[in-house]
Amino acid sequence: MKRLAVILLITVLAAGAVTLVYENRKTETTETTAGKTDEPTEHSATEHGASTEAADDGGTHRHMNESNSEGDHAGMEGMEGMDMEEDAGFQAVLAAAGDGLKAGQDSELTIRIQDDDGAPVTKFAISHEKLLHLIIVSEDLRDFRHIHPGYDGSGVFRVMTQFASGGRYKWFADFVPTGSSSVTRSGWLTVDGKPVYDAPALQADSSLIHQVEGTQVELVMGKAAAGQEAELTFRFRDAASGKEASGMQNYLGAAGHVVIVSSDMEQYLHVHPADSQQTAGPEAKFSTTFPVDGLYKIWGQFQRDGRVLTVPFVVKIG
Ligand SMILES: [Cu+2]
Repeated sequence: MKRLAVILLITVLAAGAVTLVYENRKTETTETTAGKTDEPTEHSATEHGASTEAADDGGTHRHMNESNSEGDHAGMEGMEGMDMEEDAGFQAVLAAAGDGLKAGQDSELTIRIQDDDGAPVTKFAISHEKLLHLIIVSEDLRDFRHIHPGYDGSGVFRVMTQFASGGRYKWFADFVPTGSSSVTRSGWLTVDGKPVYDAPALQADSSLIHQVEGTQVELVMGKAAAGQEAELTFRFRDAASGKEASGMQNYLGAAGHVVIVSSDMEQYLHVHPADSQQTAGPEAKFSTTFPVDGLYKIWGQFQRDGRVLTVPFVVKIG
């Protein structure tokens, strides 16, 4: 009897030791994955003498192209790959290096930020971990990129990118000159090469539940009319289990980023979580105001287990 008790005790102790080892190994794996991120390394921009005060820019960067002809710069012809927008105080001049932009080829874009005298703006505040956010969307709203040019100093930002198809693209640059509030400038660029001819006309999604890389993302939007505050709630579930998604992480210092462009590309909204203290989790809440009725394409960007998920939705307002 006593002998049996001793054997039993030894067995229990041995089982305990095995469990401990396993737990340690599991934690290690999770940590490694969390470190990896999709973002190209443009952090170098922050070391180039730009001031490092954080800019409080919760809510929405809004850009509406009032003076259409001005903004669109139909006069782009003859200045291949070059475009400029002038407005109160700041200009953004985007240009393509070399002999213009060609589909399927790496292209270098430079963006020069100038004040209204044309002098370079050299001091910027960091906004959502970056000095400049560059959003580029193809005219058919199929191709979307949110990239972060590196800062070279003297008001010049530079980034390499590649366009899959030819055609017209609209760019939006968000930045915060020191001492100023957040500024958005935009313009058009043309890429040489075969455009996508058969792009289906944009139409509102019949379902606002999409799946990206093993994560199901649902957009819950109350009834939104132009000019009224609209709540956008994104819910994340694990596509395999249907359970609330684990591993959601902040992306660029926020629970997520939402970029909204109207179907005529006149309206641009870059929206951050309503509560800037909100951290990533199975749900992320945003609020914004759609300026006019119509169709809008929404790109939600979130991070899960080190991977940036970009989820597009098309909604009809009004
Ligand atoms: Cu950005």
